[in-house]
Amino acid sequence: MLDKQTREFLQTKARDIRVSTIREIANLGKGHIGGSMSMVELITYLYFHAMHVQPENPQLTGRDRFVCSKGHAGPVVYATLAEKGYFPKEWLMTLNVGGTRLPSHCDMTKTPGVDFTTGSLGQGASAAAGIALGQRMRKEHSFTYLVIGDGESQEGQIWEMAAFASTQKLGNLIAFTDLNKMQLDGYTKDIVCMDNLETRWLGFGWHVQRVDGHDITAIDEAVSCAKQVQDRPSMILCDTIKSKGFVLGEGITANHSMNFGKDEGEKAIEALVRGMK
Ligand SMILES: Cc1ncc(C[n+]2csc(CCOP(=O)(O)OP(=O)(O)O)c2C)c(N)n1
Ligand SMILES: [Mg+2]
Repeated sequence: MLDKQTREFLQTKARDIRVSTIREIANLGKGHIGGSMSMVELITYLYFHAMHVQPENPQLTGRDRFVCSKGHAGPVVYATLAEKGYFPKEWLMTLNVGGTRLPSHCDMTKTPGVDFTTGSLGQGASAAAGIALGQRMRKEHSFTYLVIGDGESQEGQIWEMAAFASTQKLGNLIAFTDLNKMQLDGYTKDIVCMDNLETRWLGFGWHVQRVDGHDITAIDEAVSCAKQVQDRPSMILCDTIKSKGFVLGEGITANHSMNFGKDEGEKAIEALVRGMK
């Protein structure tokens, strides 16, 4: 159970990461805001509470690993890594410009702290299972944390990984679905319905929980529980809101990748901060 001080610390970090993400995209003028904002609490919790990592030594032996398989959420990954101290925050203003170390989608060859290159949906999930297997073969007591999208869950590769990971009894693989009910251009239910995800993951032999993905305490309880389950991989389904906290994107379907400039970004940040007071 998180104590009050830790919870408030994490909530403040989450707000700071939301602000950086908006500013980073506004500076470029366009970017994947929706699926970045929906996973802010989750990634904040992982990097600022759960994961054993050292920003000054991104390749630390025996570290926990993080794979954002929905690689288009690069902006929130970078805002988090910068907040954690992997690289200077000024780098955020180079998002996806020529020669940058922060391309729109996560790239392990460019960005300190990125554990796997993602962007082609489904592939990061398979890589995460392989990484978790490698950790176990090396007898490390470390975990691999994986985030997939609900639209991404339509990929056949996700379910090949699901079967492999349970066969291998990868108890050190803890996955999250960012269940924001939307994909690139609409509601998931209207495109390829992904209802009953609990039953589906259970059927593939996983330990399954479902939480409010914007409630850091609930995420903490679910992760603590998942860590106790050693004979199966874990899926934590996180109910989230696409574009959560970004006033121009919340509640509309065209919020996957949006165009907005610095003035609109600063107004949205004002609204976000006002709403949290
Ligand atoms: C294999 C593959 N097919 C299509 C795309 C294009 N694409 C990028 S994001 C996206 C929608 C993903 O939806 P979801 O997983 O729900 O992400 P989120 O809502 O969290 O942004 C699509 C179709 C891709 N990157 N990779
Ligand atoms: Mg989605």
